[in-house]
Amino acid sequence: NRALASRRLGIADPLAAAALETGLNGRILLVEDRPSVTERLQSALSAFHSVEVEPDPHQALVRAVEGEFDSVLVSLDLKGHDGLRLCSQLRSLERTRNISVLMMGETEDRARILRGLEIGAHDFLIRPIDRNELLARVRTQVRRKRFTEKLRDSVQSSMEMAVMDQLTGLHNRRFMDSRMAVMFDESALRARSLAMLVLDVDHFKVVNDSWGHDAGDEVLREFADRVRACTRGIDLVARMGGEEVVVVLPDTTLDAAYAVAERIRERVEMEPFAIHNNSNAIPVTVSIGVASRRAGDVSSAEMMKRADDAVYRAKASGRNRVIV
Ligand code: GH3
Ligand code: MG
Ligand code: MG
Ligand code: MG
Repeated sequence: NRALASRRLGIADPLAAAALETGLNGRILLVEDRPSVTERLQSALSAFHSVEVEPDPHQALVRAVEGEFDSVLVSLDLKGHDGLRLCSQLRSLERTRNISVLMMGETEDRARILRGLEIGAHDFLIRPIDRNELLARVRTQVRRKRFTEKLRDSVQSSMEMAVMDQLTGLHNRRFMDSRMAVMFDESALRARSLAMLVLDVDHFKVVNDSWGHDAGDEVLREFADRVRACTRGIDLVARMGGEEVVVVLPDTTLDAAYAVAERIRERVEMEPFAIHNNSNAIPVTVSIGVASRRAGDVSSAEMMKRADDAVYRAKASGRNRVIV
């Protein structure tokens, strides 16, 4: 098998050929302005990677920003000696920061290669460039780039998971707690209004008991969607647990917040919630308590307490209503 791969790939060492044939093909941008050199590099690389050539370093930067390259091979012998500058530009731009940068230079370029490594290039090749060494180093860089991306994606998604409620896609209580404190202090410092709503689905236990827990989950998701549809991007909407949602409304007076709450209440009541595998839609109502920041409030906890008390009164006085 190895011998076969070796013959097909035209690589003398069967082990090297086998190692190279594991499907790591990258997108390579080759920045080189001497056609003869370009041709040799391109023919070596293109067996495994898709290679684009760009002789002009500025154009190369533009293409790197716009494209999805894994690695940029930069010649240090470009006319005008702009190779090093391109290396540092690639490392400084958001879009190209993770692209691996491989320098190519002559033995006499040692000092500039060192400078390049300091700037953040990942590796280098000394001319004359050995074909197998070229392939091995490029492959390492493609693998590194892919690994970095995977790591970044998983860090990002675990950061999101930490602040989101998985069922509804709303923010979670932890995020709400820290974010509300910031919003509260901001509104106090800037002397802006701040309001909040506490929403609690009415008789939600009955939904679970009559239609099942899965239907209950669906109701919660639809409920979250309707609340979101009634709020702005700058509003904070979080599931505090169970069937309780809190909305924090910056730059919003008590009257305006009441209007938002009433809109939500109507939107929930207006149309029964359609549920999968269930011909009967489920009628749902919500009780909402409204409060706003007062001059004497020391923290968001006081405002929260008033909104909680209000929702309690909404429940006590018959549910499906907004109480300030
Ligand atoms: P009230 O009008 O007084 O608010 O009555 P309620 O039935 O809505 O209030 P209660 O707090 O007694 O019941 C809330 C129910 O919500 C009980 C709990 O099993 C259910 N629940 C909490 N979290 C979830 C969830 O994630 N999914 C589902 N399906 N049910 C949940
Ligand atoms: Mg509740
Ligand atoms: Mg309850
Ligand atoms: Mg409830």
